Amino acid sequence: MPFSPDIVNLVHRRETGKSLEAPFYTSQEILDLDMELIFGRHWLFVAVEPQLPEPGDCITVDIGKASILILRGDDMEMRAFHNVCRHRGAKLIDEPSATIGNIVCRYHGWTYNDEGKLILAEHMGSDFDKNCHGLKTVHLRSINGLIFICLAEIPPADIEHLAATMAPYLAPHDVVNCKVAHFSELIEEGNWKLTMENNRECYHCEANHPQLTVPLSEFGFGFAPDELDERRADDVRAYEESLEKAHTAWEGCGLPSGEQEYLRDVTGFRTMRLPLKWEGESHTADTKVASKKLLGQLTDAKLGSLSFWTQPNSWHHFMSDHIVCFSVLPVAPGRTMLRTIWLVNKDAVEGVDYQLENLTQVWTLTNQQDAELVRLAQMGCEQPGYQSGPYSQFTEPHVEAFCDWYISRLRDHLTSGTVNMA
Ligand code: 3BY
Ligand code: FES
Ligand code: FE
Repeated sequence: MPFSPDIVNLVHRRETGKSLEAPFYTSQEILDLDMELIFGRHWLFVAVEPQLPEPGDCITVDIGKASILILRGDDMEMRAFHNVCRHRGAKLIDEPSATIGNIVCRYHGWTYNDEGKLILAEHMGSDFDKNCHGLKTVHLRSINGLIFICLAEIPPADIEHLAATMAPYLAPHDVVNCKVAHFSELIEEGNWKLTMENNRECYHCEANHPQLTVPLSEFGFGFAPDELDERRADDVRAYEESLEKAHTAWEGCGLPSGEQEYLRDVTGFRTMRLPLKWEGESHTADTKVASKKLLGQLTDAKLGSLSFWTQPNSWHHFMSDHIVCFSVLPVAPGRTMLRTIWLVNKDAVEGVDYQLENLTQVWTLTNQQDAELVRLAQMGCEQPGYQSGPYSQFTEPHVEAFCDWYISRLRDHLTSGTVNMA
């Protein structure tokens, strides 16, 4: 797709430390660029293995105009395909999830096996080569049960670094032995980058998330040096000490907890285990675990929250009793799909070991509040009075890291000559 010199100029003149210029949030042309260069060429978090636990289970995910089919085969391997028939292009699976044998196109019955090979195509004649008409594959990588896909022909190789770094952090939470307790789709009335930027800071939390009493204590302490009166300085010191103590204790029982920050890598990510405010156990209204059956082999309810953030489109919180995963997918310049998945131990019984309302309350509310903030931000970006504004280096460093990653990725691709210019 050709992109105009105006767009290239906007990408190249982005000022570090400031929010992006308005067209990045409002223009269809830039969304097209995002779909091609960001969503088309990077690893995207789209699902979790417990969404397709059995052979024949499949789900579909829309990445812009592409519908991707993820199927678990009889050999238990998961594979991803473009959800398009190789005959005359009908969409194959039109539901968000299904359980199937082979993949049968309902139009003329072309049938593909679980490896995407065309195994039946009637009336095509004896010289028709079925081998040349298999489904188009998409790269898929499960990282301890978190499913990432990449639409590029050659996906970024540094997913290996992410996988190796994250494995010891994620393993104790045993995603593959979880079940989906709840799944939600929320359309936010804003550009996908506003959703991501909002996620990368907690500057807004105190005023906007009254129920978010538990998580992410680190964000509460983004004071600038001249704001640190004695009381606040004492609080910060006490917090830092308690953090160090918690990390030592957790690492002692085999739970890696220290920060790993690679937000500017091609497959950028960050992780850290943090204690919860008020000695809390989980992201619930009363700060106690929502599910009595802890995850994997965990025995201690109070493990804080292991957070995992990825570029360009996800964040996750892993507690002792449940996991919440968020996947962001652009729909239009001013519309974004936020998919949220709540996971509990597969042996936990709803109504006995956990109450769904208690499990989902905090993040359902938080998502709604964040959606409202994103809506306001979008409305501002669309006004003539909008101008790029400064990020706080104390509370918004990861917003800058996101924008810097985004702009760097665009610049790399635009200068490597792999994109057509108008
Ligand atoms: O926790 C999150 O995922 C983001 C950052 C803090 C508030 N917000 C909902
Ligand atoms: Fe699928 Fe014809 S379009 S069989
Ligand atoms: Fe928020």
